[in-house]
Amino acid sequence: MTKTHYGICSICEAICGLQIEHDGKNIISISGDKHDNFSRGYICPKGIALQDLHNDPDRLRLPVRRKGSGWEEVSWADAFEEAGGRIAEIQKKYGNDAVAVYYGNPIAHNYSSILAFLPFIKGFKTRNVYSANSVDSLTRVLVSLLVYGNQALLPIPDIERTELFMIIGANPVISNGSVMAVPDCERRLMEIRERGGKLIVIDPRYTETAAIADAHYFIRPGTDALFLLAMLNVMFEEEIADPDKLSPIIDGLDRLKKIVAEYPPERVADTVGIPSGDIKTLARDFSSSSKAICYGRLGTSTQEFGSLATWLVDAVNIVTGNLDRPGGMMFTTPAVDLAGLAKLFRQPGTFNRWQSRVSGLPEFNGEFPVAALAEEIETPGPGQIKALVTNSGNPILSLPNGRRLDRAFGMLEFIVSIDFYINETTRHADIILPSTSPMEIDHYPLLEHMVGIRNTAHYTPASFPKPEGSRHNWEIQLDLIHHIERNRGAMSSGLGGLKRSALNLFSPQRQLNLLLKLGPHKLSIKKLKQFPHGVDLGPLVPRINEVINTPNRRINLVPEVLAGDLERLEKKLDPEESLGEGKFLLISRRTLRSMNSWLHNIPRLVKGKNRCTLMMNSKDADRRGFETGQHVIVTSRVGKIRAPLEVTDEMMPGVVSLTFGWGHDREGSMLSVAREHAGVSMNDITDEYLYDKVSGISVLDGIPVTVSEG
Ligand SMILES: Nc1nc2c(c(=O)[nH]1)N[C@H]1C(S)=C(S)[C@@H](COP(=O)(O)OP(=O)(O)OC[C@H]3O[C@@H](n4cnc5c(=O)[nH]c(N)nc54)[C@H](O)[C@@H]3O)O[C@H]1N2
Ligand SMILES: Nc1nc2c(c(=O)[nH]1)N[C@H]1C(S)=C(S)[C@@H](COP(=O)(O)OP(=O)(O)OC[C@H]3O[C@@H](n4cnc5c(=O)[nH]c(N)nc54)[C@H](O)[C@@H]3O)O[C@H]1N2
Ligand code: SF4
Ligand SMILES: [Mo]
Repeated sequence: MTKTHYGICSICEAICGLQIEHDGKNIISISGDKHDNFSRGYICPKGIALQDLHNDPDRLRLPVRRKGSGWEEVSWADAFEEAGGRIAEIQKKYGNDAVAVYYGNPIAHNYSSILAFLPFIKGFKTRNVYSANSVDSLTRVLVSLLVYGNQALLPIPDIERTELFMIIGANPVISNGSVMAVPDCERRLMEIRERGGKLIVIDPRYTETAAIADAHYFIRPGTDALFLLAMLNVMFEEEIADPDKLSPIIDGLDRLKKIVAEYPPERVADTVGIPSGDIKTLARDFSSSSKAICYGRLGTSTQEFGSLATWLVDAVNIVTGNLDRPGGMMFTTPAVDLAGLAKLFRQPGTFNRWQSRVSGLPEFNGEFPVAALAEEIETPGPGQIKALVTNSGNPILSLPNGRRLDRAFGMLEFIVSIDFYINETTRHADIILPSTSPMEIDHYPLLEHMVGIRNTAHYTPASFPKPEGSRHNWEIQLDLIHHIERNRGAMSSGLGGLKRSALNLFSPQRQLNLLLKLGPHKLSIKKLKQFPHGVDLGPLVPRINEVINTPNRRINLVPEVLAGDLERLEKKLDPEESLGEGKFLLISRRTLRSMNSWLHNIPRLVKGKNRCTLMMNSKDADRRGFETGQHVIVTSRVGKIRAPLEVTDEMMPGVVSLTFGWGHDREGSMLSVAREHAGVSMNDITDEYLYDKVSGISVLDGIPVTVSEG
């Protein structure tokens, strides 16, 4: 008999409601839940493919241990005992920092892993913690910490009420939003135009989002900070800046005015690639709108001036009074208010308390930027990394200079990976601990609700019971720490030392229930279960005075560490510093049927035309006699790759683009479908030593390369 279960897709931030038809054992089909009031029936191909992920024969169900050149299945008890024992032993021999931890993106979409995260990460007692944050949102959370006094206070576009949405360095039609949970995104963007509003896209590529916009401007990669300074210059020069009700709580307005006076549009236009007249028009349009949003994501974060650009995006919203205003950038009031808790417990985030051993990169929240990972493994001396734990991440394909990491991982004495695939990263592991599938665990989009374009709350029980003998990700996290602690012989310190059974008392589900009850909407799991399609808690409401967390409870418009980086930006304006003849700037590209590196083992997501191509403008291609379909060699400081060329006027001249997360032909990975559609890994040529100097976030957009026939 066919049964229906309503679920939530946990692949990306859009939290689409799912209608899952099944017979109690097997999934018959997955479609968008039409009754979900947030996602309104929208679903993308990745959500539909959750069925194939669930059924994928390559997905591990039991732990495996390396045996010769292959793998053997082992019991959980043996796997944990060996992993815990080896880690404890390595730490005893070399010190606690000899063990590094890297965790990846799927953690962010898994509430129970998040709630069991602190005891997990603290349990290793190491400073060598790394995550995908430093190839993604590090600049965003850093700017929030510096300007609003809390890394978790994230300005979210109120796109349902805005009149002007300026997107700079994001492609939400494909990504479905980032630091902006917005299902059915394309439709919602079109609705802005349907009600007479404007959508403007600023991007070195004419993206899928640009294609539905009123206007698109090419911008030279890495120059957004200059463009935004010039916008601000016009706003102050023409006295059209008006912070409105924010005026009484802004510190640094005059200082910003002085800074931007140095950047008239005429000075930056050539470097930026946008004519000064257009910059002026954009600044005037933005200022004259009573509900406008300036929103940036990866394109303004993972670049050479990621901290400056992210800061200046916020500055544009602040000086025009669009922060905390309906139709502008707003703060959410989620049912579990992690930002509020961070404030209450005085844990707003930390920055630069210590630096990495080799290159001196700053800590953020107890983590180092991934740019430091390879050198910390390779460089001898006290504190050298000797063992690694990966949790829901694929650094070999997702971090800059994956080839160097490949070699560095080969030097490690022990690796344990929490993952359900033997992929490019976990093939290096000694032990792999696989978690249940997304269909076998309950969902509450804890972080996604924090960044929702409306306040909503949605809880769904697991679609299927946990199979006999399997473990949830959060259970693996806690069990691993428990075994390390046991092997350390220390039953005294920290949560990890508690008996594993005691931790069940604080199970993530119980914690969630408590947090919901204590939260601003006084919900509970029981209440939420009555709403299988989610609860709408209304549009975002102004609340800056309540949530701001700087010591003087004012907006710190010009943080010192950011103002100090402007000098570095000056060199961008120096003609001597321009790219050499024949060089291109390489940027990254996302496609709808990929999720970073990890859904390429699903036939329906990889079939059809090869997406792993190098896009180049036709003028650049003609000059070199290149044509679509031929192969080219793309060379950077760190290496070269060979990729098929796609000639398209989507690209800004002088800029080329590659998809990332491919390159599935590495020896030893066991992804039978992905191997047939291997592609090449963009991160074989991204450069680990290109990073934003303030935050240490990696540059994934704007890498100097040459392109030759091959
Ligand atoms: N060149 C370039 N590189 C980039 C980017 C770019 O734009 N350009 N983007 C960056 C960004 S934004 C991000 S977030 C990172 C992502 O970097 P990562 O998070 O390191 O990489 P993913 O490809 O997301 O890999 C996710 C891994 O988690 C596993 N997994 C999936 N679900 C689960 C689960 O429930 N439990 C466990 N244990 N494992 C699971 C998958 O099998 C896979 O191995 O990549 C970054 N890399
Ligand atoms: N289908 C799909 N959806 C995803 C993902 C996926 O892999 N596939 N990944 C998810 C993850 S982990 C994340 S973090 C989000 C990211 O979400 P987004 O940030 O919306 O996605 P990107 O496609 O990386 O958008 C970055 C845009 O910046 C542009 N760009 C590059 N360099 C510059 C620059 O210097 N200046 C400006 N102004 N623009 C620049 C690029 O051309 C690109 O259009 O997407 C999420 N959603
Ligand atoms: S947009 Fe994101 S959340 Fe929605 S179905 Fe696709 S992958 Fe899942
Ligand atoms: Mo990401």
